[in-house]
Amino acid sequence: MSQTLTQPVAELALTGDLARPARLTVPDLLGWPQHRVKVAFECRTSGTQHHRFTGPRLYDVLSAAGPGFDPVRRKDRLRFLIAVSGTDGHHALLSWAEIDPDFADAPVLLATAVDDTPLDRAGPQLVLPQDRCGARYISGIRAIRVDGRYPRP
Ligand SMILES: Nc1nc2c(c(=O)[nH]1)N[C@H]1C(S)=C(S)[C@@H](COP(=O)(O)O)O[C@H]1N2
Ligand SMILES: [Mo]
Repeated sequence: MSQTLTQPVAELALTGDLARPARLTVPDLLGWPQHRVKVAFECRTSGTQHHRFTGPRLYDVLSAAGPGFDPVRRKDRLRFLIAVSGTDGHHALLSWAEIDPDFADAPVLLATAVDDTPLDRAGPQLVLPQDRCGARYISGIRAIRVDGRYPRP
């Protein structure tokens, strides 16, 4: 977790049903394999946006934190949700199965840079190349909660 007085670096809290909860900065996220993607998404207010993003897969970062399901029972993962929130309170939910390679395998990234601008100070941004709408591209991520406590109704 790097932080200097001259350049404040945003921190993201990774919490929930995890063996290894963590506080992560963009420099920390550079420790995972980086993927590049060019995306277009539509915004209801500002029209179509085009961006290039770089960052680790959300799946790789969350897997390293040790989500509390039985790894050999694929069915056990189906009750897990992922809640992502930005500094301004904007938030969205993903399901674990949405990003799991055994299920929908969506190539969701936790961007460390947008259009070659590092996100160290702003905080990482969620990138969902499969989304037509831009609303889940949450910027300035401050918290991600992995929650598996959904009992049968
Ligand atoms: N933190 C945060 N992220 C956000 C939003 C927001 O209100 N707060 N709006 C979303 C919406 S609705 C869109 S369309 C895109 C807009 O991305 P842009 O600012 O690059 O056009 O950001 C998304 N990410
Ligand atoms: Mo939007």
